[in-house]
Amino acid sequence: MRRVITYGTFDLLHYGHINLLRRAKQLGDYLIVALSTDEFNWREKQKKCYFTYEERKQLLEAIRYVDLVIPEENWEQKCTDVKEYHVDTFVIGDDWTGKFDFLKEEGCEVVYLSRTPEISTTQIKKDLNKK
Ligand code: C2G
Repeated sequence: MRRVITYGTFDLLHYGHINLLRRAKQLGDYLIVALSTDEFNWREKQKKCYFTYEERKQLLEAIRYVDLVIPEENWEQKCTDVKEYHVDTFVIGDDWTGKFDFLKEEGCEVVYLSRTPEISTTQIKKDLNKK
């Protein structure tokens, strides 16, 4: 069984996220999503999520492509996650191109997928504020 992992905040879940998750699942048989916790988001990405971790987890677990959701609590956990969950492929959007190539040293394939250009959580918030 080919195991794939991806990481992210996935706040205000939208079709750009779904496009990523669908293609990530196509790379294997089992997709793990490491979901950024509220604390990690604020401390490391200065992101204040609209939905809490538990609410974002519930949304992700309802997606047919997602098999398991685990917490992302720090930048460093990727190497241990790859080992602990026997991951074959790490995948993330190409806004991160090159940032996680070190995972290849763990024997993990690293794939950067194109982002869906016209949508983002930030843009959604801006558009809603205009109304
Ligand atoms: N994404 C996408 N298209 C968009 C928006 C997002 O393909 N229009 C992808 C991102 O590239 C990422 C995933 O959806 O692979 C989740 O996006 P975010 O929630 O913005 O994740 P991010 O804040 O980039 O967190 O350790 C890695 C980080 O946790 C990634």
